[in-house]
Amino acid sequence: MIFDILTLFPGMFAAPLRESILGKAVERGLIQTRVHNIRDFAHDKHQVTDDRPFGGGDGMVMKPEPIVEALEFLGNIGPPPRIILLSPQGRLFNQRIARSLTQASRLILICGRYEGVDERVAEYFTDDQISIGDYVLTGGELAAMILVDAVSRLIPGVLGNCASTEEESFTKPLLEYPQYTRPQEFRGHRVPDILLSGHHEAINRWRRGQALLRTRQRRPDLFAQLHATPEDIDLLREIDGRPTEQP
Ligand code: 9D3
Repeated sequence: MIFDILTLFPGMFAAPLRESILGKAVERGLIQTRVHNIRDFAHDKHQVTDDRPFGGGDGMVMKPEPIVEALEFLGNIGPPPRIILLSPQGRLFNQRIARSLTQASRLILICGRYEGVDERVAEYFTDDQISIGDYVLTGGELAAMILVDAVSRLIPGVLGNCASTEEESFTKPLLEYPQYTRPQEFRGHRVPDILLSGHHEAINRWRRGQALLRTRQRRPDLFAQLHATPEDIDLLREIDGRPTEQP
């Protein structure tokens, strides 16, 4: 997978792409990332990339020419890339979208700054607009990194161990059970006895119960999609005594 990233702040991408799993994936050639400075495609001496909005209003808007000329520079060699604008107006990113993006061999990610990019870029020069959530960022760069991270880990070989990609927690809408490691007691807080019991069936049942409980408590939206089985309902009643309303 090739990621071409268009940004006014290329330096923001260095560390995330150098460290840890993504760094390894780059090193091993499983992903290739190329970061391009939109400013390099500005025409004038001062390399201006923004301008005032037609119709008035606060802030500046990114000019279309440098972005579109950067896209043209990237060229049409090889299979057609998917061109994505990171935008607060985009569709909300999730695991299903991450999975679908792995089908492309090349993604071009456009990161906006200021109040956004000229709407003609969004409308006529991109295939997709993606938001990573309902909160306000200072630009599209961190959103692009999140997309690169989420998509890259789904590429075969990027994670050492295949079981963890198959057992994706968001394929089934259930939060994960709590995990513990040594020591058995830490600052007065003990690991739940059941996990030290060696009874694997009882441990699995406890974990299922904990996963259900925290999903119901923390993510009622996921719990509603879950189609809890009668055994799940029993398990929850056993843990907290509270009956679960069934839709
Ligand atoms: C004053 C109007 N602002 C809306 C509250 C406009 C605005 C424009 C551009 C606010 C933030 C940004 C920069 N954000 C992104 O480019 C962005 C983003 C985000 O802010 N949240 C979630 N996902 C994304 S993807 C790109």
